Amino acid sequence: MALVSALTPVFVAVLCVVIAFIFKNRRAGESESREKLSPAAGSSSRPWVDEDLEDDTCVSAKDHEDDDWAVEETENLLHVPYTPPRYSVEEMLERSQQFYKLLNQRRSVRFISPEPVPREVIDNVIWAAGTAPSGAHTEPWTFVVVEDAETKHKIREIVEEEEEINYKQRMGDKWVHDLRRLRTNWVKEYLDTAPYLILVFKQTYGILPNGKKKTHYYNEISVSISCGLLLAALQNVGLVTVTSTPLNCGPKLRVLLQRPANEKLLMLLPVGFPAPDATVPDLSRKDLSDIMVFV
Ligand code: IYR
Repeated sequence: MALVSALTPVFVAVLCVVIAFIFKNRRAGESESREKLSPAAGSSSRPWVDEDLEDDTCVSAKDHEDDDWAVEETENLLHVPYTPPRYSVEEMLERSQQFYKLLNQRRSVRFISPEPVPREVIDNVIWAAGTAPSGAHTEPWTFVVVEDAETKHKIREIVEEEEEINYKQRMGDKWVHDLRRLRTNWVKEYLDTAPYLILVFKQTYGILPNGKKKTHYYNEISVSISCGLLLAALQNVGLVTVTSTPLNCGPKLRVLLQRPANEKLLMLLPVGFPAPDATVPDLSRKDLSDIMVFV
């Protein structure tokens, strides 16, 4: 008995240490998962991550049972025969070579001529972009085509103001150094000169006729694929662009263009013919053996 009472303070001390240890570990785990949920919260080490572009891809109706998300009725969708064109081996070889040749001529061009581009061509390249596959066929994209000179100039002012901060402060020395050879900077003359600016927004969710939210699965990758098709469609008609993702400009541009809150700017593409004196960096592409692994 005497031994037990002599050991009691020791037990209490050990117990306190164990409880303190468990508590500390739990706190550390919580803040780690908070950071996983919200990358922006821990973004101080990655200042170039655009907080507005935080990916809502995982947002599903299930996560939002308490608010105004809808669980949709599964409609009875008809499935129909599909018979796309079938080519001979020779034709396949020829077509694949020609298509590669066409796409291999694509370059990011920052010097764009003010020469007008037929509006119908723009309609057609957007039709092409809209053929991209999307999560559950939600087609979560909005392509805002800006032709109005005043709006283009306002876009330029917003982008240049933010990009100057990006280059001078947010991006960091390593990034600025890595970009030096591409001779990019925060002055974006093409935002005034290009006959069209196409601003591609991803819809992080949709709105159903009853006002409830509709889940847009994989919206970011879906819209990214549509951007790829858009680039190919532009190349196919001899137009040029540069894939610009102006960091931290999304919210201001969204408001300027009067787009709703569920839309986030993914990419800004100035579109037109190349300026007669346009130059591009003399880059080469990786060899097939460097990009393909055959198993
Ligand atoms: N968005 C900036 C910076 C930029 C970043 C990368 I990565 C590039 O390959 C090129 C530019 C700009 O458009 O200047």
